[in-house]
Amino acid sequence: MALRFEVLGRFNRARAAQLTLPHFLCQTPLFMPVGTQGTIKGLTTTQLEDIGCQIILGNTYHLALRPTSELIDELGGLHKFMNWPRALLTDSGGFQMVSLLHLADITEKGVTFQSPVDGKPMLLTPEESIQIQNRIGADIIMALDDVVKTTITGPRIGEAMRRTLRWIDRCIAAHKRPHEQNLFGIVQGGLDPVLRDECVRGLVARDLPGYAIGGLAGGEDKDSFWRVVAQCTTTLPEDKPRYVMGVGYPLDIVVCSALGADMYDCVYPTRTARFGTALVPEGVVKLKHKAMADDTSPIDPTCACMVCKNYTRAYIHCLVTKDAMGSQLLSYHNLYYMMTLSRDLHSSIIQGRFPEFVCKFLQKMFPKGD
Ligand code: PRF
Ligand code: ZN
Repeated sequence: MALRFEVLGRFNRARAAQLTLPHFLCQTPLFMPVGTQGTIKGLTTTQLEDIGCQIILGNTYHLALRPTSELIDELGGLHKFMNWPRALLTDSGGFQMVSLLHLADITEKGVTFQSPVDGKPMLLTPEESIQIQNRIGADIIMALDDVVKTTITGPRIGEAMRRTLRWIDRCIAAHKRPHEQNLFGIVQGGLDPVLRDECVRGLVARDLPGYAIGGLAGGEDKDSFWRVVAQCTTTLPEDKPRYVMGVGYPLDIVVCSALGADMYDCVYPTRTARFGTALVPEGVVKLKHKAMADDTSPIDPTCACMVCKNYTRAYIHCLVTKDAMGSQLLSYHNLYYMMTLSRDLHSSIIQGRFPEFVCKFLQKMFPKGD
C-alpha cells in the first residue's frame, strides 16, 4: 500500500481526513479536476497549485493514444511530463471508451473498441490497463471495470458487477508497483442493493488501499443515486478512502460527503466554464446572458479568487465566446469555487460545525420563495 488515510474528524457519517499519497498530502473531502490529455484545459500547473488543487485526474485511454504510455514512461512519468508536482489519479479507460466510443464492446477478455487513429479494432484488457497506468505513474490507479448505465435493467447489471469482480483479480495480479501506486477497486451493481452488497464484500475481501463507487451520475434520479452512495459508504471499511466517480455538482458533493464519501471527480466545473457558466453560492451565473454586458461586479463578490479580484462580469461577458481567455478565467474561478467547497467541508467537519455549514450552503442555493 502506498497511502495513509487518517480520519481527523467526524460528524455523524461525514468524515474529514488526511490522505497521504506519494506526491502529496491531501485533505478530504476533496474534488479532483479532470485533465483528460494531461492538462486541465486552459490552466497552467502553477495556476492549479495557486487555486489549491491537491490531486488531478488523467485518463488512461486518452494518454495511451497520445502521447502513448511508453513515451510518458521514457520521459520520466506523467508528473514530470506535465510538470505537476502534486498527486495524480488515472482512470482505467473502460468507462471513457464506453461513454465516448459507442462502438466499444465488452467481453470477458476486455473492452474492444475501434481505434480513433486508424479505425482498427483494439482490445484493452485489465492487464493492459494496469500496465499502461504503471507506466504513467499516477499516485492512484483504477481497476478496469465493466460499467453499464444505471438506467438499463435486467441481467446485464449483475453480469457487469461479477465481471468487475473477476477483473479485479487480473488487475491485482498485473499491478507491478504496489509500493508506489495505489490500486482502487470500483463498486458496480447498478441500483440493486443486493448486487452492490455482493460487490462491496468481494472488493473488501481483496483488501485494496481504497474503493470507488462507480456506475452513478449517469441519468438516474437523485434518490436512487444517494441511496446507492449511502449503502456503499456504510458497508465499505472506515479506514480506507471512498471515491464517488463522475460526481461534481456542488450539491451532490455536499450530500455524498454527509453520507461518508471522501473523493470526487467531474468535468462539470471546467466544461461548464467553457460554455460561459460560473459556479457561485447561489447556483450559477451565465456570463453569456445580455444582462452581464454592463455588469461591473465580479463573478462572485464573496469569492477571493484572482479572477473575482481583478475582472468584471462585463469583461468576461465580452470575452466568453470570442477568446480563449474567457473560458480560462471561468475555469480558474470554477475550480477555485470547488477547492473552497472542499476546504469548507473539511474544516467544518473538523470544527464540529458541519450542520451549520450545510444549512448555510442550502439556504444560499435555495433561498426562500424559490
Ligand atoms: N467507472 C470508471 N470511471 C468512471 C465511472 C465508472 O463507473 C463513472 C461513473 N459513471 C465515472 N467515471 N472506471
Ligand atoms: Zn472567483
